[in-house]
This record gives sequence, structure tokens and C-alpha cells, in this order.
Amino acid sequence: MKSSDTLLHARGESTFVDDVALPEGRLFAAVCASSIAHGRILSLDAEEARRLPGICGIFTAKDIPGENQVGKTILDEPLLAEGEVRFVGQPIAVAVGESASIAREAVRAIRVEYDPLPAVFDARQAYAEGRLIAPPRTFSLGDVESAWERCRVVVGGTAESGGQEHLYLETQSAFALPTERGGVKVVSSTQSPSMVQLIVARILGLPMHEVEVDVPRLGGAFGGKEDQGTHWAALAALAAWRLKKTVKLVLPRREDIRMTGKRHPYSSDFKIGLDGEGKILAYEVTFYQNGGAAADLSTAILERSLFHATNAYFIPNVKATGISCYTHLPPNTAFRGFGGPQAMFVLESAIFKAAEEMGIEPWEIQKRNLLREGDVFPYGMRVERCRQRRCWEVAERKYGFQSLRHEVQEFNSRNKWLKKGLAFMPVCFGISFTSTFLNQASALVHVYVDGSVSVSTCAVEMGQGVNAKIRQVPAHLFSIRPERIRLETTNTTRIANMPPTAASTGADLNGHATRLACLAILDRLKETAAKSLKGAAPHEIEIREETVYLAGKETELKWESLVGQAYFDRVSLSAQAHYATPGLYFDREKEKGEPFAYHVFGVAIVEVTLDCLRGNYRVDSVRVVHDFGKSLNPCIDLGQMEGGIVQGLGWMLLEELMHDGNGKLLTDTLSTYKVPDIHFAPGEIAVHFLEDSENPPGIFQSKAVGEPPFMYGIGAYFALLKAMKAFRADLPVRFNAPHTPEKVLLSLYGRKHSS
Ligand code: LUZ
Ligand code: MOS
Repeated sequence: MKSSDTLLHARGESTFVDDVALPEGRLFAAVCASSIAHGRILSLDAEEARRLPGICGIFTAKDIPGENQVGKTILDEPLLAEGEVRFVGQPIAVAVGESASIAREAVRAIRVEYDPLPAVFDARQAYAEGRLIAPPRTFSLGDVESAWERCRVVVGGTAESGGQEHLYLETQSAFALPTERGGVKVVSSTQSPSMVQLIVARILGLPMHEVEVDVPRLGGAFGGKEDQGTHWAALAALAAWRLKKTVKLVLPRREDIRMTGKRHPYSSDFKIGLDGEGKILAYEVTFYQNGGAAADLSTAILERSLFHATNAYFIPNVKATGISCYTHLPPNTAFRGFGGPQAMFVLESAIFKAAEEMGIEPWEIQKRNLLREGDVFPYGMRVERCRQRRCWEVAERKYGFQSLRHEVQEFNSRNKWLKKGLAFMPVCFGISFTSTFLNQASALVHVYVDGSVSVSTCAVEMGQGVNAKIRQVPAHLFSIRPERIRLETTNTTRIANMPPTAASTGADLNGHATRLACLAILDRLKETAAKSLKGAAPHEIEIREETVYLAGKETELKWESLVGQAYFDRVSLSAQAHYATPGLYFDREKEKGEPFAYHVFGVAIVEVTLDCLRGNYRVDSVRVVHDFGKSLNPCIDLGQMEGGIVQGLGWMLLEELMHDGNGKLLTDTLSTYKVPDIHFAPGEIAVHFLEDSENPPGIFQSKAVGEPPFMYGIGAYFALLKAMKAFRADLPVRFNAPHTPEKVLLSLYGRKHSS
């Protein structure tokens, strides 16, 4: 089944926030932001800006009627800077005018004087200065200290991974309309409508019921609108509320890149110990996370790094510590994988280094240590329905790894300047929000008298196809044509207290809630049918392809007439249902629990070819065996897989954020910040759906698919290292992503240094 949005997108008919026709008299907002990374605001002079023709208002922190605070768990982030600025791009004022260009002109006319203060951009330096977002946390299993002496090989090192710009196609956007009783309605490009509602209410000093948030669809998000769609919605709401006019705020691309947070850069120390056979006995890791200037979701992201510190491997002795640090960069935030990728990169670095030390291939260590049924993670959960080894074995066989290996060896012996490298990348990703309370959702289903169906849930459609998946639920349970079913916008008046659409949980949580609501209606319809087919019992009734069956026999009764009959009988054709993932808990004292509904497993084999004269390279292939459960929608799942892989490759190989010495982003355009394009994409992406992989906790036995594929991209870093070693055996390896062609070239011809 196609995604319900496919045709609209292809024809350019999809309506994004910026496409909605606004009423006469609507205004436009632009943001005045800090030009320095840290300092005191001495003065703000907006007189000239206010006098510009077409300017309707300029608002600062002083104009906020409620609380100037957008922080969630940690209240450390003003909506508009007050007294102090903490990163380049921090909003200080919002200018509102009759056009976007007038508003921007006003922003340029605002004069801000600062008294600069020292700024920190590096997590380790921030740590040394005691700038912690929260106390460090440690997950442990067994006892690393006593394990080291039993190891034949112990190696240590550091691994660095960089940030990443989300580059959703639709930039941050929102508009707000004043409502009758002094409230506001906000249409926002956010993954978290309820969070926007809560924050707008807090900013305006209103009860939440006076703030309606509506989300039609997003042009991509990737985590960048889980927390950070809020600010722009709140600024539009503030202006609309003050001026009693509709106000729209859409960030231009460059401002979006400058002002919003990224994936967190990590700098990590590792130590790994193995026996003579390559079995990992102990692993110790410390993650220094660059949180930026406010907590945002940093502590949750760091927590997921701790959960995924051992990725797809069983390691009996583990000590993983995470330290989240304040710096003077824009607050870093959620991004596909949510700290998992950063942690997995460190362990793969440790394995690569250990393999070098032992003179064996990294995949020999990887394979020996893969998870088995019942193995325990450092966080206390046991792995169930473990398919890690099966994925590996199927991948080896299906993609002919042994011959691939020989072909690569032969290629490398025949070619002087071109070298190939291979790597495996196994992934094990836990599905559920690690904050247990977020694992709930609700749905509201209406069946109208003509048999058409309306479904509202917490899910935000952002191009991932969640609406198409949810639509399959009533289509299947009622056995009706999908065209009868409409997925509504995500709206806080229809659904309250939503979690963000995030953590790959959108289809599971909202699919289950929709299932429960549909089943409630179906029960009533079966009673109606039984009554009208005299003498029948509800349990004998079944609907197949819009026809009512009694005890397996077709009847005259069709879906539409059944619905009409129920209405005449005064039976409710609407249902609301709530779903909470069962069995989840986590004890933050002991750092043990059952945080995930299940795990997603898979393995990728990545092949690269490196031009050792120029330092540039091609990813020849990424070949995957992946456990989708019983895929709900193979077409959508394949799309998530391909997109995730390419995005992961971009993070590992290409995308490099560079700042000047004063914390100003230099790579704030697509000419300087390189993202994957079709030429960069692998020559081949092969995806094999693992067979026989039902998944009872998922919706209709499927598995979540959003984030796990991202991490296959990590394999490319190590395939490239193998190719580099094939060219220069004494090459000192360093683990410092992204592996840009420039860095590859410098290290191929650089002098020996240690990591
Ligand atoms: N968001 C969140 C997430 O709040 N908690 C999570 O565990 C999570 N995981 C992945 C992506 N977003
Ligand atoms: Mo999240 S990284 O928005 O799933």
C-alpha cells in the first residue's frame, strides 16, 4: 500500500504550515538573535526598527505575560534572552511586520550591545570546569576492575563523533491566531503538539485549554522538531496574542541552521579487554556529551547512549559512564538514534583497535560476541526473541561474504591506488521511550453514517508514513477499503496529553490505541448485526471485505447498511481508547529495569572503494539483513531503511560542522555543509527482510523501523579504515568522525601519531 501522502507530495499538493492560506491582515515575524556565544546584554535599542514603515511590534522578554521559560525537565532555557546570552543564534527579540522582508529589515535595525564573557565549546573542557547538566550516571554489569587481569589483550583509546544538522526539508515554522476568549490557536511544525501547547500556555500565562495546537504534517523532522519546534510556535503565539492578529514565523534555511541545535557531538574514552579467542571480557567507556547551552533532551539522549553502550554484543563486565556538559553552542537535541549511534561508534572503535592489536579481523571479534537469547544487558533486561546471530548468518550467506572477502583481497593486491574495505555493522536498538511515562497514546475513531471513518491519534505525520500504517489498522479490523478511512491532523482538542512522535514508537503506540478504539466499535457493530440477523450471536458475526458473515456464511448485510442500522438503533459509532505499553519500568537508583518493549536486530555489510591518490571514496554497497518483525508496510519500511542508511553515512563520512573560535557556525549553508546526495548514495542498497520474525508486542506483529537503520552507516567508517590500512599498513588509526575525504587524505600521508 502506498503512503496516503504519496500522490499529494508527487503533485506538490501537500499543505505544509507555510502553505496554509491565512486570513487578510496576517503578519510575519522574524527573530533577532545573539551574535556572540556568551555575554551580558548591556542594551537593546529597537527605536529605529520600530519606526520602519510596516512594522507592527517588536517584542522582548519583557513582553512575555507568563513565564519566560521553555525548559522541560530542567528549567534552564528562556524563550527570549534576558540579561545574558549563551550561544550565537539565541533569540533575543521578535520583530513583526506586514511582510517577512520588512520584519527581517527591522531585525537588522535592532542594536544590541554586549559585554562578552568567556565561552566554552568543548565537552571535555566544560567538564573540567564543572559545567554539568546533571550528575554523571553509570551503568554497570559484573566487575570490570577484576576482569582486566584475566584478559589477554587490553587496549584503550578515544573516539570522537561530530554533530549533525537535521536538514528537514521544511524549516521550523508556525503560525498563531488569537481566539475569542484571549487564547490562541497555533499551527506548528512540531513532533510534539502537547509540548507546544504546554509551553505556549506557560509563556502566555494561560490554562492549556485556551491553547489549541494543530499539526497537519511535517516536511521532515528527524528529532529536530521533538523539542525545538516549540520555540518558534511560542514566538508566533506571543506576537499573535499581543497584536490580536494572525502571525506567521518561518525560519529561513540559514537561520534555521544557525539557531537550532544538532546531534550531540561526543568525545569518549574506552578500554576493552579480550581473551585469546577474541571474546570480550570487559568494556569500560566514558561519554562526554556536548549538550550546548541548555539541557533540552540531553539527559535522555545520554541515557540512551548508556542503554546502547554494548550495542548488539554480550559483554559480561561493563562500566559505562555518561557526562552531559553545558557549552556555548545552540542546545543540542534529539536526532534519529538519540545517543545510540554515538555509543555504538565508540564500541566499534574499541573492537577495531582490539582486532588490530590481535592481528585478526574486526568481524571475528564482532561475530564471536553477538547477543544470544537470554543474555543480559548492563541495564538488567534480558534479550528475548533474539535474532542477532540469525541476521548475521543470513547476511554472510545471502551476500556471499566469504567470496566478497576474497574479491576484495584480490582487488587490493591488483590495484596500487584504489583500495577496498569491508565492514560488518550489527545493530540492536531498544524500542520504547526510555522515559517510561511517555509510552502511552490515545486514539479517537468516528464511524460516520455513510461508513466512512475518521481517525485521530497522537501521531504526527512527518513523511515517515505513520498515517498510512495507522490507516491499515481500521482497514484490517473493520475489513473495509482504506479509501474509507481518513487520518486527521494531530490536534490537542481531539487528543490530550500526547507524547512526541519519536523514539520510533509512532506506529506502535498509536496503532495499538487505534486498534483498541476500533475493537470497541466493532463489538457494538457485531451486536447490531446479530440483532438484525435474527437469532444470531455477536461472536458468530464477522466482517469480510465490507460484507457481514454469519457463522462463516455471507449475508445480505453490507458495511454501510450495518453502520446505518447501528445509528438508527442509537448505538455509538465513536470510541476513544488509550494504550500504555505494558511491563515497562526502570529504577534510576539501581540503573536496572525493563525499559524497552522489545529490541530491533539487524546486520549490514558495507563495502567501500578508496582512491588513495585523492582521498575520495565511494560506498559501493550496504547490504542488510534486518528484522522488521512482520512488516506492516514493506514499501514504507524499505524507504525508512534506505533513508536511514544514507543519513547515517552522511553523519559518519561527510557532514562536518565547523565553528570559528567564537562559536559562530561557519558551515551554515549547503555549499559548506555537505549532505548526502544521489551521487554520494551507495551504488547498491540491498535489504533482506528476515523471515519468521513475528513480534507480539508490536502492532500486528510488526517492529518499529524509524531509527535503527541509521546506525548501519557506522559500518562505512570502519570499512574505510580497512581500505586505508590496505594502502598503508602502518597507518595509525584514529576514531574521529566524520571521515571526510580531506581527513582521509591527510591521514594517508600524515606522520605516525597515536590516537
Ligand atoms: N525521545 C525521548 C526519543 O524523549 N525519549 C527517547 O527514549 C527517545 N528515543 C529515541 C528518539 N527520541
Ligand atoms: Mo526522535 S530522535 O525525534 O525519534
